[in-house]
Amino acid sequence: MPAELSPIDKAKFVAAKRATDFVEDGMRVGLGTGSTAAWLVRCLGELVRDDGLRIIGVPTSSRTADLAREVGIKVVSLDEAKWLDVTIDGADEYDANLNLIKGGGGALLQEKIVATASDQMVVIADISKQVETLGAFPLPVEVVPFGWQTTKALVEETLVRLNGDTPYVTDEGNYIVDLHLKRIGNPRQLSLVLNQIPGVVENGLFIDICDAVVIGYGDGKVEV
Ligand code: ABF
Repeated sequence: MPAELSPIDKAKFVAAKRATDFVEDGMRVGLGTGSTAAWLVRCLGELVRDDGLRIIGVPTSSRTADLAREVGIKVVSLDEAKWLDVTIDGADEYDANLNLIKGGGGALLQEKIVATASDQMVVIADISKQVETLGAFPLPVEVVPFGWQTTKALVEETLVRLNGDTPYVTDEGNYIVDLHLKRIGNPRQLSLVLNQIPGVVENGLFIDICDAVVIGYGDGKVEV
């Protein structure tokens, strides 16, 4: 373990390290985005370099692609890999049903496409991401730039006021607007409603996609 880690970084690191157990030689691996996923990419890079692990990585953002190449992981596109054995990624919230809010890092579209194209999706998270009910974390919604203010108004009419007039621009050149709901009573229904609004590309609710959560604690404990 790297020396001098804060408790939160230690929690992220131990979760990422433990999740490398899900990766076997020859696998095609979806590589998530965010600070916890960055630990995973570094841990996998070490296994490639020191233990001769052979894997093909499909990154979920340009940031992750850069880091994966830097640590010596062979990177291909999802189209080249076609299907993945496992995807390992962080999350902003997870509940007891393993439903998630993701996309606070701005990469939800690629993250959802890659996770859905995987036999198995494993979330790595520190314990602070565990919630009883999803929704305290603002739900990211990705919209196309064309008419985005109108799309935002439509989402607001359907749901609730959105914050922010200068949206985050994704790798695809789309915009992210955040939905402050506090509590999402029916995540499945909300996800369906959101994705039916013209201009909405995808939302950060991951329903029935995650198979396991590896949880890290500040004292270095880890559980699956
Ligand atoms: C990505 O990174 C996201 O879907 C999520 O928004 C974020 C979690 O970031 P971190 O690991 O830095 O808390 O996985």
